[in-house]
Amino acid sequence: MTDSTTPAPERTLVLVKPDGVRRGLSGEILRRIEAKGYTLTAVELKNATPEVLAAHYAEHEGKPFYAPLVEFMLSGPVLAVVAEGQGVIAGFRSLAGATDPTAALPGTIRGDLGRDWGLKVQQNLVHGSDSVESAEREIGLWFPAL
Ligand code: IDP
Repeated sequence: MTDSTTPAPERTLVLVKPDGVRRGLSGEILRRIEAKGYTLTAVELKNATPEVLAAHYAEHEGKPFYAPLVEFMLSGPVLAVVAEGQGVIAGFRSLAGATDPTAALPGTIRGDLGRDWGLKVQQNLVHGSDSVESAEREIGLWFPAL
């Protein structure tokens, strides 16, 4: 139970991107989140829509990789996940590793499981929110009922 003296638990939005779902890595990625000690509070396979992606990636509109990124995110289902736990926003980004899978360190999701496919967009398996504000905004976009 929460009251005015109990801070809401930190939560983040994770997406297993279409490359991760296609390659059968959803279970491995969820396993790593749980093994770190975070709680999965929502997990749903979804088809992204152009509207949700336009809002989700608004900060990247106009960049050269924006259109290929949206096209890639529409290329198959994504697994949308809400994970909860102290420090989960930064913690999941550590688990995910650097944006470029070639540069991502071994031990991270992108470093262990991703590589550079020589495409216009980095197919880097996962998304994780980068701040409390982004997390709450993105959870609202992907899970309007939460
Ligand atoms: P992040 O996912 O590591 O937070 P962002 O900079 O928020 O990285 O970029 C969002 C997504 O856009 C990345 O995960 C990646 O799929 C793609 N992306 C970012 N920068 C580039 C780039 O320079 N070339 C191609 N794709 C990119």
